[in-house]
Amino acid sequence: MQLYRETHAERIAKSDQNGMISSVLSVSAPLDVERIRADFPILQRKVNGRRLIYLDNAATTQKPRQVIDALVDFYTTTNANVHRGVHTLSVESTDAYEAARERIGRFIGADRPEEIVFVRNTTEALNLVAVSWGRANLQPGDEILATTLEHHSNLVPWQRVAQETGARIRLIRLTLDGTVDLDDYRRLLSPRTRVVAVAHASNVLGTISDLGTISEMAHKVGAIVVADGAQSVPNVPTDVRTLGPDFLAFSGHKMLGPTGIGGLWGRLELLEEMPPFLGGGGMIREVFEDRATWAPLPEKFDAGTPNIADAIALGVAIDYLDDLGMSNVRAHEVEVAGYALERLASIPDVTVYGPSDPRVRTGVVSFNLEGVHPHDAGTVLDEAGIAVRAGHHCCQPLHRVLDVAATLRASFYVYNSADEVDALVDALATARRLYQRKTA
Ligand code: C6P
Repeated sequence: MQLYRETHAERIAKSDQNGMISSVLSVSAPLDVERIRADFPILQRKVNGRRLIYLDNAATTQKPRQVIDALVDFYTTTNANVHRGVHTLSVESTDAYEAARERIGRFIGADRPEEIVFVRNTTEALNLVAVSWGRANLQPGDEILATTLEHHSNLVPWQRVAQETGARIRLIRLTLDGTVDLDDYRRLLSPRTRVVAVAHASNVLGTISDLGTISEMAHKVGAIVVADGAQSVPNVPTDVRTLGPDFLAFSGHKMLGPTGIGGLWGRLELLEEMPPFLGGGGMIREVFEDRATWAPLPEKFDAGTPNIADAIALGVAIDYLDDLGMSNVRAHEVEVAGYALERLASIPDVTVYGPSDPRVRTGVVSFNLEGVHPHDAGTVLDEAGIAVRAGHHCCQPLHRVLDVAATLRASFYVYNSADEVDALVDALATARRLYQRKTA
């Protein structure tokens, strides 16, 4: 049996045995998709003469009118720098920016707004921790454990800091269904372990890591847990206090917000003892000729003029998600991804990666169509107006274990529907016919 794969026959046998897939389909619709779609202007456009079917949400989501309006409104009525002026616009801008920080903190269960650092994206958040915490705390002989499914963003920064400090990286294996192998993790954990880098949800397999157990085990040996929430915060109700990591990184653009804004949540005591990531205006208390002291949190990590408008618009995106209800967002994703898993299983030459139970994964479904390169299949889908991603999805170590150079990935969000899954399956059938005829 090959790792993390299920063939058509295995999948059918499994669904016959436990009826799981059909029970997923009987879940009543948790979201009013038609009403939601009306909020997203881009979903009205055509691509290659066909209605756009946007299934690349793990790369970035589309933006509702409310978020677009918030950006226009900020620049039309309020625009000014924050924390620097006494004039009315600056005060209003500062208030809106800090309200967004508070809003984002509440969304993920932070105790205090100072625990939220604004960054550009998940990548910057993870680099901040690796550079700022890593350089100050790692030394030769220390070990950094990362899982085999990590996105390069939670691996490469650690490789760089390991090279600088003499620490060593070790990869935790995955189980056959593509989750973090807790036995292998237990075997690797030791008093030498200082950092555990783990994606809360995989952007390829969709699997959700048991962050609570992983954090508890790490803390027993005195290690910190750096969780990558890029694919979980947008989809799964998140409470950092119950999940227990020490840091959680996420990107606004994957949760209906603008590009260029994201968040790092960190435990207050860790953020307080860490040196700043960047130096410059806004992050200092006092500056002398040869040295400086730092402003308190959160300003210590807010060097330079921040991305004010996008932070405020991210707060609006979070209001939108909260209005939908994160448990409804999650239920919708289980329903649509469950239907996609079932429909893909009906195509004989499709191999789907990751578990077949949609309840243990997010709305990310990666697969391959035998004899058709993912980029070719992606092009045929594009001709039908369907946007998916093809490639290694910035997870080369995982693709090496899957033993494929690339996969096709459909990823679903709040505005996707079952008929879009049907259109995907029809277009894949076209790709299969076209390319199998070519190779015959
Ligand atoms: N994954 C995808 O198509 P940024 O680019 O910094 O906003 O997010 C990085 C990142 C980190 N971790 C995970 C699990 C991710 O999925 C991503 C972004 C996109 O899968 C772009 S490569």
